[in-house]
Amino acid sequence: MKSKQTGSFDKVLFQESVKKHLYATYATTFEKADKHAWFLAMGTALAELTTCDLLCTEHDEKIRNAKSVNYLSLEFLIGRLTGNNLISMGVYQQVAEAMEELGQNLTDLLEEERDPSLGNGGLGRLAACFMDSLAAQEFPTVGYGLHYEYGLFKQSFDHGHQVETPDAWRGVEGYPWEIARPDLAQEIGFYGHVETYQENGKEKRRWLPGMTVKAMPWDMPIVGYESNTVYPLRLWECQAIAPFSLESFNNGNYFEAQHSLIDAGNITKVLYPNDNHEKGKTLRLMQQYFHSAASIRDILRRHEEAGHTLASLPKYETIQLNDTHPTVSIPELMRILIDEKEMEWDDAWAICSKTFAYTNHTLLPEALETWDESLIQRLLPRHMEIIYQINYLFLKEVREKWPGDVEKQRKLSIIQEGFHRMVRMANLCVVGSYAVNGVAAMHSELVKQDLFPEFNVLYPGKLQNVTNGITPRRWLKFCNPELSELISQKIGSDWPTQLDQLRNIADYAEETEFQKAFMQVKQANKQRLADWVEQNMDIKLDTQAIFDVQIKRLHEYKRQHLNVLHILSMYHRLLHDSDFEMEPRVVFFAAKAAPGYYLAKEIIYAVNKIAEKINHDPRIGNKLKVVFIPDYRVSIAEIIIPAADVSEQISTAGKEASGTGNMKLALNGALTIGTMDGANVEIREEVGDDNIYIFGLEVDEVEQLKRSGYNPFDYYNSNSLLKASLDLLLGEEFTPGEPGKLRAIYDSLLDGGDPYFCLADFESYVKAHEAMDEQYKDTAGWAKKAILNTALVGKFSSDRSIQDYVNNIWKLETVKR
Ligand code: 26Q
Repeated sequence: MKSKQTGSFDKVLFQESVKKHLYATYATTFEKADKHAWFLAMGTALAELTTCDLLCTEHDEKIRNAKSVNYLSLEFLIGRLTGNNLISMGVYQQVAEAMEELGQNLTDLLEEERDPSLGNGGLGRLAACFMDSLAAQEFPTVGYGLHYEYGLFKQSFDHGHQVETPDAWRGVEGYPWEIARPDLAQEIGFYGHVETYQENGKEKRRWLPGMTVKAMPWDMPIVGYESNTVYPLRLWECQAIAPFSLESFNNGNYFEAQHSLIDAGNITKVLYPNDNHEKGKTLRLMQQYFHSAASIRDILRRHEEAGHTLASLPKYETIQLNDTHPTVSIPELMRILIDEKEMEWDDAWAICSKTFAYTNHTLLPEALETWDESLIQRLLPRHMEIIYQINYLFLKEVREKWPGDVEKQRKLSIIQEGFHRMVRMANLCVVGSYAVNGVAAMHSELVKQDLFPEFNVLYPGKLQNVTNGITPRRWLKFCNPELSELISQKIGSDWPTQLDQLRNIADYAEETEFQKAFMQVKQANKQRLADWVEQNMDIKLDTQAIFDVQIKRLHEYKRQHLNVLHILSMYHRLLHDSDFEMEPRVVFFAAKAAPGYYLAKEIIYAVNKIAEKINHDPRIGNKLKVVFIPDYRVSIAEIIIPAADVSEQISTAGKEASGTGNMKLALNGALTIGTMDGANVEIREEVGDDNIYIFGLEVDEVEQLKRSGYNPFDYYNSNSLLKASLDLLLGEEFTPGEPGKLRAIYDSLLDGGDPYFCLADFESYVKAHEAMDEQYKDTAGWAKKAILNTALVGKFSSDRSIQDYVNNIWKLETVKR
């Protein structure tokens, strides 16, 4: 039963395997098994095939002797694996037939899989797309993450308010695509103290942890598209070491001992649900160190087992830090090299500073990680000493570059001085890495100019750009099979690995036949989404309407509330302006708010209340509907994205580092309405001004307005449509009997000073929407623009992002198996 080559898939053997797992693994019978049991048995049978390839890859001499990238991330938002893996393995059709013969429908079975939601949003999803591209292009890699027991919370609504419930993604039976690797388990220490001792006449330091836990790895297979290569995503689970405290156990303090067992399990119990916001919680720092320590040890183990010397580490391994979350890896590697491998500081630093590279994903000050020096001191006392020493040597460099400039030292120091001294993780990353990158051209420029200008002078060339990307396998081939088929009919089927080839469908953009076929696919995808909404939310939608979507985490800088103002303006005009005309429109939102983010939750509540009223208001008929799809996750994105006509990318200029949803939507033929922010700038470059709707202030205009004193009341008082729209939030229009329930948004936008310039951008936003509305009436013109969006965004394949990392940062070679 060979896994990849389509021709050698053995159907009978596969069916036998499924049946065996039904009985032997899931303890049910052919007759009694429900859909879920069938899914589990099928998944396990498939996973067995990839496990073989995973182990072969692991032991392949060519790979062991090649350079690998280790992608360290606290988040991998992989989404469901079964459907995607079937495509990568090239056996989708065969397995569908095999299951059909067993009386099972593959599409239904795929719906049984829970999403592993092991990430918050963009950063975690990017890590998943990168793993897919690394495997597809056969670059040796290991992804290192955490095996959270609960992923990102499940979201539901109670009278319009967000309610969070735990996400037990593995179910009671376990997840079929993961295998435990007890042979690779590690012990990880915390707390304790550092002691000095003598060895061979030399004074040495060593850390004696006060608490030790076990790191158990679970491997998930990352299957290379149509290749035999399977690389691991290795997720660490924290377990207590039993007997955890021999003494209290023997004393008969059984319950106390159990208690520490519970505590140890807590480290990877749950994913922190904050996106673009850090809170200095001890348990979060424990997660970070647990992740770093286990991963660094595993990397060194692989390196040494391959027979390489420590000095050659940078030749064989590079370690990419996905934001600052795994920064403590840097002092951890230093500690191991110096304290355990007995290296001199300079030799250890020579290795370390050529091994790490760091990706920055944000400029938002509230998202830049800093940790209490006292917390690190307590939890990781030896690491704190090493950080001091790194900083001491670094500040010496700063003094040499800018003699006598105390301000520069203060600004660049890894330690932020003050009453509470803090460790600045981004500074530690820049100092300890050989390359630093931003995630879109504009963002990387801002990293150089605003965030780290002095570092850019001190280390010329270290700060770089790698524009983000998305995997075309999941985000076109798998989620939009009909469009994929249409494209392949026209230009052949190499585009999933050569996305630039999509450019060839631009030739057909003005052909009536092709336009019709393209829009028919869009229509079918809109119908699929409308059916989902009707079944799950009991709202009936007009699929001829413009499907206008904003799907992303809820955050003020992303400005879902600007979208709300636009909805209110349409509602107001439909009711009060008899000359006003618009195409029917459905505005979709999907977004989770961090549980502690008050205004974000108020925005969700407002959308839900506004939807309730508008969707049932007979005065506007079917012209306008608002749908907030609950529990946004990868599997629902796969339904929404192919169905979108309009993609809302409306963040305040300078705030969204890149965005990747913008790429997915454009690839599936949605037209972007967006600001000059993040990767929107590059999408515009690719698709051309005619095929995108750009509005709003640009970065320097935002800065200028800030400097000259921004007053949102100026806009409120001078724009009557804006005033009327905002005022709708004050009364009881949407909250009958409870006036003022939506005023948190109103207050934040006026008395609160509108920190993200919604009111300043309102007028041009509404104009851009009017232009889109006008364009939608011209069916052929719209189709042409939609086709050109699909045709011209090949740049945003994550394969290209990975090639950029490989060529400019990692310097790896592919290894074909
Ligand atoms: C940090 C400390 C403590 C707890 C949580 C966090 C934390 C967690 C997640 C901080 C930030 C994040 C996530 C950030 C993120 O998703 N950033 C997005 O990254 C995308 C991929 O590069 C970009 O496209 C988005 O623009 C950026 O917002």
